[in-house]
Amino acid sequence: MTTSNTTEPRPFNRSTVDVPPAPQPRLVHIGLGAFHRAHQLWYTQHSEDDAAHPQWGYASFSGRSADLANALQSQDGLYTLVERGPDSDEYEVINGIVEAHPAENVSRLWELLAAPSTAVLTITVTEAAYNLGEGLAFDPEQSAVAADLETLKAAIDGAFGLSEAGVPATMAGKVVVGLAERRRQDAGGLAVVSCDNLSANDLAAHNAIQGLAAAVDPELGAWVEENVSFVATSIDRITPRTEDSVLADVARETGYTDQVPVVTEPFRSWVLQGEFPAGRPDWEKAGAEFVADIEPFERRKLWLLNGSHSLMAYAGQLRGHATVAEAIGDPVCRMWVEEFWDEAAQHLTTPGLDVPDYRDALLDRFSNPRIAHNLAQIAMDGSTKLQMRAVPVLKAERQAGRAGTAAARAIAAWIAYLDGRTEVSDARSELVLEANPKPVDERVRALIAVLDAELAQQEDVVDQINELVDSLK
Ligand code: CS2
Repeated sequence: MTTSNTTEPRPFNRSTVDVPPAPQPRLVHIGLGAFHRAHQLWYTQHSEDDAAHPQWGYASFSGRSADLANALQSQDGLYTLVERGPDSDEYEVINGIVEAHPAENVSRLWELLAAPSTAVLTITVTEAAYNLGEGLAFDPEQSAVAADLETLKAAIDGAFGLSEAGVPATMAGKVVVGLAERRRQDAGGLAVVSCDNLSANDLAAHNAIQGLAAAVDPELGAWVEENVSFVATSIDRITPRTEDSVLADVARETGYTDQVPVVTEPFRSWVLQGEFPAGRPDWEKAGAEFVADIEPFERRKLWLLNGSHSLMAYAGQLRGHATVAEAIGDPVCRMWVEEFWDEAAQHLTTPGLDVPDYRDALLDRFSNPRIAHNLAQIAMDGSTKLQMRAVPVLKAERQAGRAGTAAARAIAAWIAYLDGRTEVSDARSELVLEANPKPVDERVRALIAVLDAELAQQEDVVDQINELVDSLK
């Protein structure tokens, strides 16, 4: 008698799954996480001319935790992407990660950045990890930057090598070492593509990396300026943290035990502007758009999608909701979102932006009941996110002689949400916590100042936000 074993999931790696051969690592990524795997890897896989012989592989490095890199390594880089629509799921094995490394493996990062075969470095390290000052300026005073500067100068002065001087801790610090090595090996230019949700993310990456390189060694700074291109992008795909239940979904549907699948929405978009001196995948084949002026696209996404996300993250949680789908299903939150969109839309007038269609699509995306996008996840790093998502809309409205109440409400919701908190998930938590416990009237002003010094000086703005904070409690 034979028994069938078909319900037992099989191990998941290159010897058990039918996938094309692993491509060469010609792309490097810093910030290996769910978004990278749902977005850049999907675009790269779908841009190959010959799917059976892929040309563009990724060597991806964790930003912090080593767990994901180790799990991926044990699966030969393979993972399942689950596209979760409102009614059903699609499962796809992604083949493009050919090396997954924990952040500590800097020597491999430097080797790859110096290799002539490496054409592109993409980055997702979160908005705050660029460690820039006002106006996205390079800021050697920031403690993480100052520490890396010291490490790099000590190494470059030749007094002792990098290992004795310690390893730089910031993304920019690590990249600068790799670029110095690339220059030493005369390996030519490459493109740096920030895929973080920052306005002018090309400038942010440039100022963080080239600024540090120039501060360490002016000649290296000049080489970076000359050889490295910084590409601006607007990236979009809602990718919540993977819930444990997804592992069981994948095992049931595919028959494999993937330890690290990713769930994402069906929608995706990638707009880019800039040069690629060492080549790149044909991402447009997968639907990426290359444009001459990215700014209007960037604003549309940061204000309409991310701005309303942040508004819901704070106002929605105050109203007892846990996910985006719950918040947008609440008529009050929905009204605040629509009011915020009305204000933002006044400043999104470039032809071709199709704001009404974009808004309709957002309502569908936010309402997807099968995507559990936690508001608490979006609420993180509010002090940096609101600077790009709500402050510019409020300022533009005031400039036009209007109150900007809906944008001010997003800021007020953050302040109301922080009330009484002694811990906060924010890369600038020290600043936020210092401003937070002050007496009520000073607290509101102090927190506005964390976002924008100029707004905090305007009495009518402070009064307006104060009233909104009261009304949200
Ligand atoms: C979200 C974004 O967590 C957040 O701050 O607003 O991650 C958002 O889901 C993506 O930008 C969508 O493309």
